[in-house]
Amino acid sequence: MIAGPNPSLRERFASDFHRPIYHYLPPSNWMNDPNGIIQWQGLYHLFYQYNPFGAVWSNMHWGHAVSRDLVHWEDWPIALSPTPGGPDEAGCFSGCAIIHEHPTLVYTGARGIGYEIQTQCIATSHDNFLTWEKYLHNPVLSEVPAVSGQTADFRDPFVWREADGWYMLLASQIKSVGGAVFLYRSDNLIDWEYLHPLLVGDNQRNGTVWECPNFFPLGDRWVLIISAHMGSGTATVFYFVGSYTDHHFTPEVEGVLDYAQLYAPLTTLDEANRRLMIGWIRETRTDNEMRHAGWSGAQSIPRILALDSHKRLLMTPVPELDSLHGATQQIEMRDLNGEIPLETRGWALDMAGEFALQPDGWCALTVACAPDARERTDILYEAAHQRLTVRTTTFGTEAVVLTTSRTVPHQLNPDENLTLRVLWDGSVLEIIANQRTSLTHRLYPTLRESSGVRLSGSQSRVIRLDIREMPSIWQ
Ligand code: DQQ
Repeated sequence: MIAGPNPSLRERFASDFHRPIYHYLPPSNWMNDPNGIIQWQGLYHLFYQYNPFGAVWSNMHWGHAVSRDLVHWEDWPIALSPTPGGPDEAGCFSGCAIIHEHPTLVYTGARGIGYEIQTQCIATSHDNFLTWEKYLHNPVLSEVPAVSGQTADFRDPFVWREADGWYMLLASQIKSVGGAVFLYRSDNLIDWEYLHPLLVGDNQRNGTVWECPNFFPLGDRWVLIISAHMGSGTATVFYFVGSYTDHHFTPEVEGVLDYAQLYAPLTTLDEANRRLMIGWIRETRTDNEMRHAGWSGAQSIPRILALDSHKRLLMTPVPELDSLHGATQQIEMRDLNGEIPLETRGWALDMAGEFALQPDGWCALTVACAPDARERTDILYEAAHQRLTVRTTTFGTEAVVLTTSRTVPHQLNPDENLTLRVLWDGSVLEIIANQRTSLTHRLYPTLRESSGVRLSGSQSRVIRLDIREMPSIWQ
């Protein structure tokens, strides 16, 4: 067994104000996708793509953390490491966890110089998730369906149980057409029968290659979530809501699950029957900056998924997070005409607000604001354009001012107020508008004093805004 990451390493980062304190991340080094999330006998298990040797993507292992409350986490030993000469010798890529006689991980083993040989493997635990034994005859599935027209993208198994057996989705592509997910069936997790593509996308609209699928019932519908390569190196998470009959999926609604830095989300049904989702919050730093920092990547706060009456996906951070709330500043029923400085300061806040806007109104919450406001991040809603913007202004070298900005559509119904949930934690900013528009952002201000919070607007009114201080989950 490889020892878990050394928890005392966390202390080394105490003065790094970019490092989140209430989001999960390992003590040091690189983390990407969440893997194998499952609740078992009360305990939540979160595995994750992990490089134990550095703060950039390489050497994919499965890290492992556990929690009783989805808020506080304990680091457990590494669950999976590449086996030299084995089907996962170049990396243990993403996958899921299920219970089949014993706790079982289903994951992609990668081989080849460009990780171009991707086969599906399993591992089981006989000591309640602590150590993992790889199946002697891995891989259990290696042949890419011919319809794919390629063999290098075939990964990220997502497995679920139906009345007549186990079903699995694998993410891939159909060359020159678009991303695809292939459906399989098995009685024993070892022999898999290929059925058909569950859904094929469109190169132009929703990505060339799909990764990290999820497929599950929600309300009276089924939801497919995929993470997509968008050609130019960007990546977006999409969802499809529809019906599932005779193992065929007919999407009725398609949406964007997150517009920016949240990627490769994974869901699970917990013991309280909640469909929970955690996503990897990617960095926007360069490899050198990450190496210098010594860490990279965070997991989102777990969100509960639901559907609204238009079959749009709703996302709500788990209420367990409220147990962390510290001192609160509350603002109620105030017209916005210009700027209101707020007493609370960063770097870790949970903000929840409701705003009423006139047709030409706007309102903005500003975080990480320097005393002179030259370095800041604005979250802006403009009613006339029905759009949400996040914009960071920061100092580059030689006092050059840099701006990164992203604007996304956010349509309000005529009788609907704007609600904003903003989880600010160091360089992480999770923004969710009306539970359905998710815009996850990263910010790396240069000054520790850039910790102010402001509220501004015009032709708009704060119905209520709660700003709560958040402590570290590691104390
Ligand atoms: N990350 C994993 C792959 C997956 C990708 C490798 C998505 O299994 O497709 O680290 O971020």
